Amino acid sequence: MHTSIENLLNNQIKYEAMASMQYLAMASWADAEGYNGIANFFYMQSEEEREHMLKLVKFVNERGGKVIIPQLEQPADEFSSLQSLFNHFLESEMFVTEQINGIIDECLKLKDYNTNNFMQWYVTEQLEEEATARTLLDKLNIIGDDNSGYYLFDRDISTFVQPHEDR
Ligand code: OFO
Repeated sequence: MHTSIENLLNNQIKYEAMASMQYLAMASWADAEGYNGIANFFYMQSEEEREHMLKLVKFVNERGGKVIIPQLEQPADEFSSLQSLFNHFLESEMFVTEQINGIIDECLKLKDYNTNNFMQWYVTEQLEEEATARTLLDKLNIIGDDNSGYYLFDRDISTFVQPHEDR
């Protein structure tokens, strides 16, 4: 495996781990605020990000690269509103998408078609996750600052999200 691809994949392991911890902190915040539906949503997202990280760890090992399990910064754990919480979610996903696109660019430059092929799963995944984050933010923007709207959003959040088939 080319060193620059190995480095980028190790960075990606870190970003997936960061997303997993960030969503865990968001789940815990929502739990403490009494939003159980939102808490469950982020507990599940956190698990998914951990799986994305693991998939990369296994891939780098299979390809004979050296995996570096990263040290992480403490995630944000205070949010001023549900809008701010979900805005954070969208920004985090957009950041990850950008990094994945960077890996694809490098794969194509170095003709590493195997890693490119592997990373296509992440491209699709990001598309879905960004769409989910945008849908949820749109709904919150419609609700504005109506508490009964938040109650319904929390109750119904699982029905707003498309189930994933390939996990
Ligand atoms: Fe790892 O799927 Fe989004 O971030």
